[in-house]
Amino acid sequence: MVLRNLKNFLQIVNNRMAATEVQRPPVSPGTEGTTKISKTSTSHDHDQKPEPKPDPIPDQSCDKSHDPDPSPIGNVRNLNLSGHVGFDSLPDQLVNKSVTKGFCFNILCLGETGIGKSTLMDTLFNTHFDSTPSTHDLPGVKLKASTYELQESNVRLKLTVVDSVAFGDQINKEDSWKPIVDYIDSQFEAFLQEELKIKRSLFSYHDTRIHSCLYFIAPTGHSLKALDLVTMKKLDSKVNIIPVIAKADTITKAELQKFKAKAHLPFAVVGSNDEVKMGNKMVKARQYPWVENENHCDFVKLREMLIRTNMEDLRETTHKKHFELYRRNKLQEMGFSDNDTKSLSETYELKRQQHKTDLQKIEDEMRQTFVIRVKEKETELKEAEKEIHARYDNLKKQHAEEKKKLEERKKNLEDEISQFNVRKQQFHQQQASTMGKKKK
Ligand SMILES: Nc1nc2c(ncn2[C@@H]2O[C@H](COP(=O)(O)OP(=O)(O)OP(=O)(O)O)[C@@H](O)[C@H]2O)c(=O)[nH]1
Ligand SMILES: [Mg+2]
Repeated sequence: MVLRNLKNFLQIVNNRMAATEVQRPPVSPGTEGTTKISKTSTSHDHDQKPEPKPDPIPDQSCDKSHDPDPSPIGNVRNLNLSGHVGFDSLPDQLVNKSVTKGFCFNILCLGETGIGKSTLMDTLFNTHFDSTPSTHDLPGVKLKASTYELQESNVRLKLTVVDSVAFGDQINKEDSWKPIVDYIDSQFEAFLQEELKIKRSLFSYHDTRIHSCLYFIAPTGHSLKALDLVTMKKLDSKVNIIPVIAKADTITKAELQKFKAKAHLPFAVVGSNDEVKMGNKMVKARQYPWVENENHCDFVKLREMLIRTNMEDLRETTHKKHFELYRRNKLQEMGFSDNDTKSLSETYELKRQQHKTDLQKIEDEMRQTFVIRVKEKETELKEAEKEIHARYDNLKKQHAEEKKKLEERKKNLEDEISQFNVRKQQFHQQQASTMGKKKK
C-alpha cells in the first residue's frame, strides 16, 4: 500500500519534472543565484543571477471550487476590453507579496544513526548546517529541530531541518515510529489551534508543519527492513515521504539498479561536503566525482524534485491534504459535522451534555464497582469470622474433654490415696496389736 502510494507520488513528481524541463532550461550550478545563510553567515556568489520565473500562483479567492455560491454560468458574459486596464499584473502582485513575506519549508530527515542525513542536507543546500553526530546508545528515538534563514537572490527561505536522533538504535524497535508521528501531529495541532483562535495571526505564524520527509534507506541491496515499512506506513497519510537510498556509492551499480527496481525506490544518493574541480567548475564529490553525476547517483534529480520543481507543491499538499485530514478528524472527534444544522453553541451544549452523561455513567460504574467490592470484602470477612468461631468452638470442646479426663484421673488418684491411707491405718493397727501380744 505504502509502496503503491509512493509509486503514484513519484509518477506525479516525474511527470511534473518532465513538464518543467520542457518549460525551463536546466540550471547548472554556475548559473545559480546568490545564496545567503544568516545562521551560518556563509555566502556563495555566482556570476549570473537567474531570471525570476515564478510559477503562476492560483488565486484562491477567485477559485470557483471554493465559492459557496457560484453564479449561474448563463449569467456570465465575455467582454472585450478596448484598452489596457492593468489587472494582468495580478500574478506579479502575488509574486511580490509572496517574496516580501518570505517562504518557509520544513524537512524531516529520518534514518538510522550515521546513515548520512546531515551530509545530504549540507549537499542539498550547498552549505553547512549545525550538526553533532549522535551515539548509538540512546534509550529512545528523539527529534531535533533547527531553523535557518536562507536567502537566494531576493527570496528568503526559513528552513527548518528536523533530524531524527537514535532512530533504529534500540533492540526493541516496535514503537520507534511513535515519537515521529507525535511530532508531526503536534505541529498540525499547533497550526489548528492558531486557526481556531479568535485573534489569529497566521500571517506572521511560524508554520512548523513538516512539508517533506526524506526517509533514508540503508544500502543493503536486499528488501526494505520491517522498521522502514512500518514507519513509512504510519507516516504515509501524514507527510510527503521521499525515500532515498543513502550512501549509494557503497554498493555496486548493478546491485543498486536491482535494489531500486525491487523496492520501487527512485532516488539513490551520495552526499559529500567536499568539492572537487571538474573541468572548470567545482562540484560536490566523494573523491570520485559521483555526487553531481547523474550516471552514478540521483542526487541531482532529488535536488531538482525537492527544491527546484516541487517545493511549492509539497507545501501545498501538506496544507491541502495532510493538514486537512488531521483537521477533519480532529473536528469530527470534537463533535462537529458538516451535515447537522446545529449552531456552534448548540453543538457545544450537546457536547457538554454528552460529556456530563459520560461522566455520570463513569461515576455510576465506579460506585457500582465500589459497592460490589465492599460486598465481596464483607462476605470475605464474614467467612473468616465464621471460621474463627468454628475454631473457637472446637478448641472449647477439646478443652472441656481434656478437663473431664483430668478430673476423672484426679478422682481416681484421690480414691487410690484414700485406699492407701486405709491400708496404712490397718497396717499400723496390726503392728500395735502384735507388739502388745509380745509384751505379755
Ligand atoms: N560513502 C559514503 N559516506 C557518506 C555518505 N554520506 C555521509 N557519509 C559519511 O557517513 C558518516 C556519517 O555521516 P552523517 O552525515 O554525519 O550521518 P548522520 O545520519 O547525520 O549521522 P547522525 O546525525 O549521527 O545520526 C560521515 O563520515 C560521512 O562522511 C555517502 O553518501 N557515502
Ligand atoms: Mg547528523
